[in-house]
Amino acid sequence: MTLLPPRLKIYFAASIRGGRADQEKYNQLIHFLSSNVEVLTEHVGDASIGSTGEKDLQERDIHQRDLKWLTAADAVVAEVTTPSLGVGYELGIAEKMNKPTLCLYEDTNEDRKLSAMISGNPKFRTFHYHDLDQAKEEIISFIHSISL
Ligand code: 6K6
Repeated sequence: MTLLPPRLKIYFAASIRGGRADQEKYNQLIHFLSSNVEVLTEHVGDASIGSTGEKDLQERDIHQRDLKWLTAADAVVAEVTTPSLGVGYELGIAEKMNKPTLCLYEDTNEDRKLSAMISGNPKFRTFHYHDLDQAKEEIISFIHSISL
């Protein structure tokens, strides 16, 4: 019997209360990631979670559970186009835990820019994309870089 190598565990972070305008994009990225790795936070792409978040968990439990998953993760992929306090908080913790981190940001013509605290952080791999296929290619390259 051959043992399969353990699947990489990815913590996918994206806006919930910061706004759900990009939820369908999160869903597609999570779906894509899931065919290659284990995504610990699939609920982030769930269309049934609105900007108020999950209804059947206490806030303290959500915080505790998410920190446990972040600790267990091999790496973090964050979709950072919609600014989110929670994602910024998770990224700060990921940095302190030395988790390899990819931040994906969709360049639009709108007058909004990514925080310099993310784009200026040399510990994060930040990638600007115009369509989801570019984001997916970057994800594959990121996963290869941490699987070496
Ligand atoms: C609690 C009660 C009602 O709604 C909630 C919030 N629900 C959440 N469920 C799961 N993960 C959450 C929740 N709120 C924040 N997070 C984590 O923070 C996720 O992992 C996201 O990456 C990030 C989103 O932060 P906000 O500030 O945009 O909500």
